[in-house]
Amino acid sequence: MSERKIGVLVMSYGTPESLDGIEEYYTHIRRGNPPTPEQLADLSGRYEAIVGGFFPLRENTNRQVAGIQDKLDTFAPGRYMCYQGLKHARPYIEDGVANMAADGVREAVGIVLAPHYSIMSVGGYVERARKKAEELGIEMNFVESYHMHPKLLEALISRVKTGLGPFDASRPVKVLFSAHSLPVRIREINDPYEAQLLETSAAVAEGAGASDWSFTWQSAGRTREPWLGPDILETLKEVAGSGYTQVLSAPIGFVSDHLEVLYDLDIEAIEAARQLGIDFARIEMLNTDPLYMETLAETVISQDQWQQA
Ligand code: FEC
Repeated sequence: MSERKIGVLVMSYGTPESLDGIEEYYTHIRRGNPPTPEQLADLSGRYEAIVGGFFPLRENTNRQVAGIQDKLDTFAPGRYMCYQGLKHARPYIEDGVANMAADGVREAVGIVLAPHYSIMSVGGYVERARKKAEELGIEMNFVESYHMHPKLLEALISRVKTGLGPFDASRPVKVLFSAHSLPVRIREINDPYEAQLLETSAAVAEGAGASDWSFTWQSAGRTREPWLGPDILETLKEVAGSGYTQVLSAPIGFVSDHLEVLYDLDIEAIEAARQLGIDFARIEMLNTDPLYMETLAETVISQDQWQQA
């Protein structure tokens, strides 16, 4: 085995560092177009509503990167060095690649803290990392998705089973799997995102013995173009209309506690459910679940083509 370490670029969405940083962050998400004062106030209000403006995604991403490093050190001591690269906040994806180059890394694997591939999500991360890596002479392989990794499924199945436990067994529970919506135009390019999400949902439902489930979207962007639906707020109305009074939310498209879960589900969807007379609970997020950390470490190692070098 060569002395040189294999770099591991762990990529995640990124979150502002403080309430003052929300405008810069939002401008970056909007590809350099600053939000209007109303849009900024709306987003700031959502961050303020989750634990008084605390930004849990940063801490969770830091812990996840440390967790992957730990597993990699266990599986292959001394071979891998993890770097963080964020899509919309510092250290940006390009900073992560530059940090690898500064440490003399010449070969690296890139992985995103999101299990399902879309050209508009993971594809965007990969494109930016690849461009910077080419510029700096780093050879990189990328993990595109790991949505059916047995350990990921095992972690999610156990969460759904635990989540179903406290419900009243005499009334049916609808399990609602969900993920971040994307513009409807992804359907025109045969994007695998929807099929992969349905595949994960079906496998988790089967493993948990939850036959009464559906998939729904959440957190659609506030733009004029149509986004994939139905949104969870609509789905809750349909579910209530069909007579359900118990819902377990399983946001399998996300892996951390962050705004889209802590606000869109834990505040907005819970309130909508309450008005509809539905008892609403959510599965715990994966965060640093050891099975998730092993999923990531094993998937990284499977993309390490330099193992025999
Ligand atoms: O906790 C936090 O601070 C960050 C939470 C957060 C996560 C996240 C994940 C995904 N997004 C995806 C797609 C889009 C597209 C747009 C878009 C816009 C936003 C805005 C905020 C935001 N996203 Fe996000 N996303 C998170 C937060 N997202 C805030 C801007 C305001 C708003 O619309 O609510 C539209 C961009 C545009 O204007 O063109 C598209 C996808 C994921 C899941 C995969 C991943 O993590 O990368 C897909 C976490």
